[in-house]
Amino acid sequence: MEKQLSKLVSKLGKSGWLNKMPSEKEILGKLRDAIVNLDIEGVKKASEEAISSGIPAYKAVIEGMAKGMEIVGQKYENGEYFLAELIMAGETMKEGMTVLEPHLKTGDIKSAGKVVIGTVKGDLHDIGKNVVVTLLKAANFDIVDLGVDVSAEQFVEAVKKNSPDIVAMSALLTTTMIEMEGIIKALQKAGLRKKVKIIIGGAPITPEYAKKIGADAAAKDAVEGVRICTEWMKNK
Ligand code: B1M
Repeated sequence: MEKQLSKLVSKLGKSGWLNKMPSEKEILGKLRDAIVNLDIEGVKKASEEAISSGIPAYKAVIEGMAKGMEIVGQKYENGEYFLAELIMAGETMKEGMTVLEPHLKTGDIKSAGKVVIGTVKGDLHDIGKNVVVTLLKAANFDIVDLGVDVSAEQFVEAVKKNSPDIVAMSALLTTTMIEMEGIIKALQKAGLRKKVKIIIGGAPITPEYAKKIGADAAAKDAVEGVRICTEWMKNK
């Protein structure tokens, strides 16, 4: 059996068939480029290719599509892309997510903990937050997703109502990240701060900023966010 298998692999190698198979790097590049080119069909195809090639769905999201989003952002800054392209890029990424999201799920094992999450007031960016939600669900967390444009009062109410273990906040704008400090202060004022761990994330967020405003951690991407939340629950 082993001999037959190695014969087959050698035959395929000689025929050049194996060399024609795109590598992980190439597929992730296709995903990135499809986002940059606002190519909905291309992103769906590359997402399917990623899954059939055994690339983990989270990698396709973070090292493929999200890299494309970074380039879209740069093009917007350079004046090469405008708001219409930002909107299209968001829609393109959502299409990719419809293919990849089912592969991020693991089934319903015992909950790892409860997280209240939202994008802060004034901020409508939800793609990154939704990736975090999907990965947290895949890691068996119970999620209370407050959506976008969430005020300090709404965070406080949600913590009172749901008694979560963790509060997670997302902000993509330098003008809205400052809302996070107000939310932490509001939780303090309501006597809830010590009952929850607080994690923040989003493009402008740094660990230094988290420390400055009294959050417990900052996550550079969704994978790191889930890793930190899982660690916290282990040590609880
Ligand atoms: Co906007 N936008 N946008 N935008 N947009 C940025 C953020 C920007 C950096 C583009 C640029 O100029 N380079 C810029 C902000 C500049 C700044 O503040 N310094 C910007 C701007 C200016 C604006 C508007 C003001 C434009 C205008 O109207 N003139 C406007 C603001 C609207 C508002 O919110 N009030 C606006 C609007 C929009 C759209 C609606 C068109 C669209 C969003 C669609 C949507 O979300 N439904 C959009 C988009 C698509 C972008 C870019 C291009 C991509 C964002 C994205 O989805 N990235 C963005 C450029 C960029 O980020 N480089 C840009 C992919 C996503 C997977 O990554 O969201 O970073 P990200 O999430 C990551 C991590 O950050 C982390 O994990 C995620 C996954 O790994 N993370 C967490 C995020 N939250 C977390 C929470 C956690 C843990 C990790 O807790 C546990």
